[in-house]
Formats: sequence, C-alpha cells, structure tokens
Amino acid sequence: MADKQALHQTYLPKSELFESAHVKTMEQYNEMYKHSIENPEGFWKDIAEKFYFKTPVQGKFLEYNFDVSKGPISISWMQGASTNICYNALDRHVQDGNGEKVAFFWEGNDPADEGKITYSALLKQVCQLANVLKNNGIKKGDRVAIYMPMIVELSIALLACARIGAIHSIVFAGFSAESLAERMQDGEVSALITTDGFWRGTKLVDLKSISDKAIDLCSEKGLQIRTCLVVRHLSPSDEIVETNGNGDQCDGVAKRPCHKLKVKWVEGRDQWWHQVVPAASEECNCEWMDTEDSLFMLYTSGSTGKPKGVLHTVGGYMLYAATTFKYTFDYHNGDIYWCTADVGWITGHTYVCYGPLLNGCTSVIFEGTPFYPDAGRLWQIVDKYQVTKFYTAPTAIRALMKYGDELVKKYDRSSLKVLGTVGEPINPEAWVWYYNVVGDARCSIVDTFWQTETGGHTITSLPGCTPMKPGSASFPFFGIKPSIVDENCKPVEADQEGYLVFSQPWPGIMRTVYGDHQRFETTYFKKFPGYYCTGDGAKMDKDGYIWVTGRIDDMVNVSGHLLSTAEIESALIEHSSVVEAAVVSQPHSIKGESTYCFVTLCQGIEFTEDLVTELKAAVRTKIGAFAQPDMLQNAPGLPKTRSGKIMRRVLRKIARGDRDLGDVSTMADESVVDTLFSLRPSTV
Ligand code: 6R9
Repeated sequence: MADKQALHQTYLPKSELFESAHVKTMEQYNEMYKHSIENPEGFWKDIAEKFYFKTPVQGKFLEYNFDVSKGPISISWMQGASTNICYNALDRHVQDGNGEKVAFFWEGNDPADEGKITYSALLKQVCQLANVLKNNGIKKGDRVAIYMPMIVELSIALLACARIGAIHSIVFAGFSAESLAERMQDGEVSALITTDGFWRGTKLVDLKSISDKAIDLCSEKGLQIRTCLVVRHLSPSDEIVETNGNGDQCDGVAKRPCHKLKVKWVEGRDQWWHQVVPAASEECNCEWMDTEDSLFMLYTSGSTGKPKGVLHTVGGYMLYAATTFKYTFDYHNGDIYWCTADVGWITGHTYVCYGPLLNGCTSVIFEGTPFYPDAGRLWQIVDKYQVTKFYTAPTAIRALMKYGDELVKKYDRSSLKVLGTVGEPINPEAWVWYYNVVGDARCSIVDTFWQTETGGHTITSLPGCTPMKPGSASFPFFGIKPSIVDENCKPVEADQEGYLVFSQPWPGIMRTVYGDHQRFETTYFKKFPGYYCTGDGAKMDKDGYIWVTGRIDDMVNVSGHLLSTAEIESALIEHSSVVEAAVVSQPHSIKGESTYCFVTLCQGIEFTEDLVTELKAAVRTKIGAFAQPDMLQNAPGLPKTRSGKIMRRVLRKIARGDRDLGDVSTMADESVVDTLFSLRPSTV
C-alpha cells in the first residue's frame, strides 16, 4: 500500500531522461498550446508540411460549425487537398531510405512464437493484399470488415484498405457472431477479412466459425458477403479439416501445434490469404483521397443500445494521430514502443497502427494476455525488446499489482522512459505502483484521456514537462479547448464537477455517425450548443489540472471497454424467462467498473443458479465474453417513476448496499426497494 502522501504529491519528470524532449518546459507547452488555440490553421499547417499531399489545399484550411442552432454540424480540414495515409505511413519511409527498419516485432501468445517485419516488407504485403481486394471488386468507398487477432496481418489489412480507399470497419475479435453481424449489416460491408483461429492464453478461439455464423446472419437479413479472406494463423496440420477446398501448406508466423480446428469452407466466397496474397502483384498505386474522404468506421456503444459507427476521415485523422503520438510519447528515432491495446479498439487503431507508423517508429505487437504463461509476461517482453515507451490500461495495472512486485522486478526495465495509461480514470494507488514499481520512480507517466470519437489524445500530460498528479490526465493537448460546465452550460467553479466539453474542432474529431448524421448531432452537440460534449464528468483543480471522473450517461466502463447498459439489458430480455432487466455499474477493484443486473422473471419461473449461468451465457453470445455480467439479482419489481422510467440511481444504491436513497418522491411504489434489498445476494 502506498502511503497517503505518495498518492497526493506532485511528481516531476526526470530531466536527465528528457534532455532532447520535444517539449521540455511548461513555458514551451503553454506557448505552443496558446498558438494552437489562437491560430489552429497556422499551427496545423506547419505540421501538415511534413506529410505528403498529392495536391495542396484548394479551399479553406479549416471550416466548421459546432452550433446546432446555426445549421448542421460540419467539420472540414484542408479542403480540396489529396493524400493517402498508407503512403505517409509506409512509402514515405521506404523512399527516405528507412525500408530496412523494423516496423513491427510480433510476439505471439506463446512465448516461443515471434516474428518481425520491416517497413519495405510491410509495404510489399500491403500492396499485394490491396491488389487482392481490388481483384475481388473492392473499390474506393466500399466497406470492409476486419475481424482478427493481434497478428501482423491485421495491420496489413487495415493499411491495404486505406491504400485503395476502402473504409475499414474493424470488429474486436472478442465480439460474438451476432455483434459482428450487426456491425457488418449497419456498415453494409462487401467483404470480411478474418483468421482461422487463435489462442488467447489457454483458450482457443474459433474465429472462422464465428465469422461463418455472422455471414449467415447477414445473409438472412439480405446482406450477401461475397468475399471472405482467411489468414491461416494456426500452424498447418492434418488436424485442420476443411469440408471443401484444399489444404496447402502455409508459411504463417505461428508454429505452435494446432488443435482440432475444423475450418468450414465455402467455395467461391472463402479464400486463404496464403494462397492469394503472395501470388498478387507487389505494385499497387495509392488511391489519392480527398482529405475529407472516409478512412474508417469503428463502432462504439451508444446509450440507446445500438452501437454507433464513428466515422473518421483521412487528412485530419492522419495529422492528429501522428502529432499526438509524437508529443505524448515524446517519440524519437531509436525508440522501441509498445501499446498493449487490441487493434479492435480505437487505441489500437491510433496507437498500435497509424500513429507509430506515420512517425516511422519500431513497435511491438502482442497477441497474448498479461497473465500467460504467468503474470510477468508484460515485463518479460519489455526486457526482451528493451521497450522505451509503454502504453497500457489501468485495469491491467490493477490486476498485475495483485501478483506482487517480484514478477516485475525479475525483469530488466531500465530501457523504459514513458509509461502511458488509457481507457478509464486511473486510481492513485495504481498510478503510484506503476510509477514506483514498473517505472522504478524514474519514468514519466502519461495519463491520456480521449475517446473513439476524438481520434487521438485530448487531455494528457507530456512526459518531458508536465508535473504529474496521480489520477489527473492534467492538461489539454494542442488544439483542444476544454471547459467544464453545469446543466446550463455555465462554467463551474474550481474543484466542482461538471460536464467536460470541447469548444473548437481539432483535426482528429469524428465527422459523423455512419449513416446517421442526426444521431451524431443529437449525441454530441445538442445538449450544449457550440460545444462537443464528451459524456464524461470532470473537475478542474486550482492549478488547472483536469480530473476526469467517469461517464455521466448510461454507459459502463468495464476494464476499459465501454459498454452500454441498454445493450446488456436487451440481451437479457431476449431470454424467454426474463420480462424486464435493468443494468447498473458497480465499482470494481480491478475492472474499474462491473455490471450488476437486476432481472424480473416471468410468472412461475424460479431464480436458480442454472438460470444465472444461462443468462450470463446469453450476454456472452449476444455481445461477447468481455461483457458477461458480474452479478445478477432477482428483481420481482423494479423501482420506477410514475411515468414508468426505471430509477437507475436507486438501483445503483441497492447494488452497493447503500440505504441512503435520497429523494424518492417520484417513485411509484416504494415497497419494491425493501424487497430488492432483501434479495441482494450475500456474496456482493
Ligand atoms: C480511448 C478510449 C472512451 C471513454 C471516455 C472515458 C474513458 C478513456 C480515460 C478515460 C479517464 C482516462 N477514458 N481514457 N477516463 N481517464 N485517461 O478508451 O476510447 O473506448 O471510446 O472510451 O473511456 O469515459 O469517454 P473509448
């Protein structure tokens, strides 16, 4: 346990580690920040000059409307210019003579599996895959779903789409067939890129059969997926049985023994990556994209339960991903950088793929989990590659703390300079452990607050200059103008909690919700005209540090994964025994938050352990294993307002065993509260 003082003191960056930092002092930060806010065009124009544009800006550098009362919300950066992000991430470095530099070290789930790929080899394979996609009729503007584990081919797939102007829609490989199908339908995708299967820890995930099921679900709803490209990731073996097709040897990276993984094959639709990609031409010209053309969509939970396809565009996202990466991690040539996030989430998009590659960085991609083969795995990898900049989530830090310091200290971590965190507020205890134990009281910690919607970091410390306060993401990144406001959009006093909003656009902000611009406007811009509303609560202390306190809408942040309570409720209600369900968040010592579900059963149905198991499985199938509820409670009745709205505020108190319910005057039937308290499982 850290002492109280350690939790509340301010930590200064170690100047000897940051002698050549991009930003060395707070004066320098303040000056650059001021320039970025007062003259965003000038600030970003200078940055844009370092990138390749096929044609220069032909209209306004920045044009926007953030105020719904003045017309539709619109944001455009670098009007009329054309570029390609894949060109800037790969070709540019190869042309500069850095083709032989390693782009990615790949570390498999099993410590014996490893690989690496240089910038020129990556470019070659991206071009080959891009040609395969083109040969399958995929063209600029078409949507391609990607459902893969953390293997190098995932980055190749994303870059190949970007090269030909296809919009990638990556679905995290922990999602179920139904969630994948829902996302493919919403995006009306033409093709799916997936993998036969993969190991996560000791668990084998049969990705191809989940993909098959998702494709069938799409076809039932009228969407035909005509191309399914499959990476053979598990080693070739007699035990792989295809019902149709052939079983050529592959030269995939993983060499572990494969377990009986049956891969079903649909002739004409399914194609093995290793048969078509190496055979394709290595030349593929880039599609020159308008800076405001779409680059990708990525689904994030929506408070109504239906996920939103957050859409990002080429030019602004490119500038923002590259610039945030450079400054937040104080990137320099020679760094070995490692972000543990999965590419299925925005952190993986921006800080595993685009940000590092745009800077010509060498990074590590890790397929496995922090706990396999043991809880020292992350530090063993840091040691093996001499990682200098490391980025992970508070949930991982909290879980690893439990295993004690020895598993960390066993490995050499003297290469580390910057430790990043992302995904949820980090509690000061975990921060201090990360700082003292992992970073040997030497490294700077960057607590980065941002969202799928923001494209890149929005509030973060900078490693060379920001005095760090454990638990605070500290100050805005260049171009971000935050305010903390009350319900009436008036700024709150120091140390008061309010809504965190941003009042002018930065290049990486999302441009719309795919296919539903109105939802984009209502979700983010309606509540406070003139501002982008993050949906998070925050406070600013007297020194100007921002402390993000968490979501203020019906969202739960479980281990850094944002889940909508409505989505979990609808999965529970689909079960034939359930009449009604209400899900609330509950603090959790490792996951940050967990879900506590109240279920009202049909007349005559008993609340048994078997039923609880079935309901958990229902959520797993509908959404994915990571969404499985932690606690289910029988709720013969739910507290409701007279107008019939479930009072989640009251349920949250019941879940926490807190009888101080506050004002319940609007509740229709107060007697349900006592019943719920009496049925509360004793194990909570
Ligand atoms: C990047 C990412 C976004 C939500 C966001 C907030 C929470 C992320 C945080 C943080 C406090 C941090 N969040 N980073 N809260 N401090 N450093 O996680 O994107 O999956 O869209 O989640 O995560 O609540 O609104 P996304």
